[in-house]
Amino acid sequence: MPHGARNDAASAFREHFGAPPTHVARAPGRVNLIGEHTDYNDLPVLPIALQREVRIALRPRNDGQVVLHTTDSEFPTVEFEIGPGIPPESSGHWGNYAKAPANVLARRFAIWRGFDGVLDSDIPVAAGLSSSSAIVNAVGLALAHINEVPVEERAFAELMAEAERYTGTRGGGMDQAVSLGARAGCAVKMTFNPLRLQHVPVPEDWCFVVADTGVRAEKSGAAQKTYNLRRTECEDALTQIVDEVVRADLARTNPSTYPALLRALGAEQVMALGEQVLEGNLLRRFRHVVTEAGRVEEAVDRLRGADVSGFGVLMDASHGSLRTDFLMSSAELDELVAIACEGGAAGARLTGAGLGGCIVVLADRTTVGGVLETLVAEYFEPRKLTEHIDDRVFIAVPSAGASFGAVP
Ligand code: NG1
Repeated sequence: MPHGARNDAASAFREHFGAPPTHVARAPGRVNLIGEHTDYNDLPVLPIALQREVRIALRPRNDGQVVLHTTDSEFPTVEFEIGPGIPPESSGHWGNYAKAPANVLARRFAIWRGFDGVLDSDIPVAAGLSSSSAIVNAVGLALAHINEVPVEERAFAELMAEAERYTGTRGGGMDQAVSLGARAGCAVKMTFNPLRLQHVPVPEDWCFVVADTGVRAEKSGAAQKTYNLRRTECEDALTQIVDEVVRADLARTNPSTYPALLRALGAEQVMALGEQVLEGNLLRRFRHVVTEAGRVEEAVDRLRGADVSGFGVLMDASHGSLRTDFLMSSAELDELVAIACEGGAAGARLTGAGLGGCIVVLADRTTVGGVLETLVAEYFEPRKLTEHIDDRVFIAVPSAGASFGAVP
């Protein structure tokens, strides 16, 4: 909610409820460095948590109501009763991200206690930076703590991923997990089913720049449909490949997931099989997913080896694949990527689901100034998008995950 009238959550809480808050729940947004549309295929990703976050100043209630105001007039107050069948707001309404964790927690645990709260956020909205999962996590953490539900990190992250599907997006598990489990100074190599987090330090002189096209990537309506369609296409491609593996007796066991398939046959044979069995869109989606998984593994090696140009090459390849095979780029995203590279970046790519939102750019301390200047001069100034420019272009600081605590 960076463009509205922002206030501090704690002082807004006093104004709304006439008393100070007792607790604060906070959860950061994220920028995904590489590994796009792989999480829901159980393939790896490599995001960092951002210094930008959702904060909720709150006070537990003695009943099951949640009353949540925001500091941004664009996002109206939501109020609901905790339970396993909470009626959703209209599609795309921000309140569904607050209801989602209440709904899933009430299905799983005997929670009964709600809270009065004020939510404040400086994560750009509908920009592919997971402002939505940050809300899910912050509300989820608040409800879990005040109801004394056990919060084991990985199980909770999986639960929050399940929770967010309440909003109608068949999303993967990356956003909730990085927002909960990231460490300051590190990227997170994440694998799924079961969820595993490996923390990889980001070299001190690397700078990841986030730049927002200004085109909202709304996770409702058409964009949600396209996202869900991509997931179905990936599933259909996998089913056809697995059928062929079984028919031709290509593996000792029947690999029914992407990781199992890659383990059984290796990436080269998997791709060759794809070319033989699939065609059209399914082949393109399959090729993106399989090659992107390989790029994540390589990117982790480049990160560990502090090989900035090697990492950049992988980012460029990821963008190309998302543009031509996965069809999730846009004219604005392509333009921003080209400008970043012209400005001296080591690499750049769209980040998040795509079809609008942000790109992520890799530079180092010596090149980042030129990259930022070029982005502003060639993308933001000509479009008169210079108001709130610090929300539109900024350096991502690899930050720590969510927390819940008492107000001192
Ligand atoms: P965005 O739309 O950027 O928050 C979505 C999914 C992720 C992942 C990426 C694409 C949700 C909550 N998030 O992220 O799980 O699939 O797209 O890599 O659905």
